[in-house]
Amino acid sequence: MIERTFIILKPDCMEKNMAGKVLDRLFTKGLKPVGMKLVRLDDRILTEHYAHLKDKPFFPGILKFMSRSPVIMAVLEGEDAVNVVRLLCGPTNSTQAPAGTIRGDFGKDVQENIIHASDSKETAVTEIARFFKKGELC
Ligand code: IDP
Ligand code: MG
Repeated sequence: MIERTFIILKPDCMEKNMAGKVLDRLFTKGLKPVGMKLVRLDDRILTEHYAHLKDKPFFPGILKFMSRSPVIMAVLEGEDAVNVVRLLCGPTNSTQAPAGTIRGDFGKDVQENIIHASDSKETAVTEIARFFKKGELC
């Protein structure tokens, strides 16, 4: 089924100038961009986005990491897009992510792992609405 998912190319990805490489993998796989923008995330929206981690000891570190450089956010559309993009990204911890995945090839560790991708269709709907206005989607 054709569906939409949401990604963030994180500060580490932007600082290492790897955004082009990561987008190339996603586009080559057949995902189509329907929205894209460059933004610097602030603590308010990050606290909402990472609410499921707010009690973790590393939560303040995530806020600091995710706001230290501007990021590219995008909505991608394609067949089974949520699962396909999560598979291309690989597991959270870059050191355990297999070679051939975005995190396995470009990530540094469990925090600096290059990319965020929605983890379910429901999350994708919520995240797209959180970060994009309707008029920003083509
Ligand atoms: P996901 O990005 O693979 O969906 P989540 O568990 O939702 O993983 O965590 C969100 C983000 O929080 C991760 O991508 C990573 O940047 C950061 N994170 C997760 N676990 C840890 C940890 O144990 N230490 C530091 N940062 C973490
Ligand atoms: Mg997650």
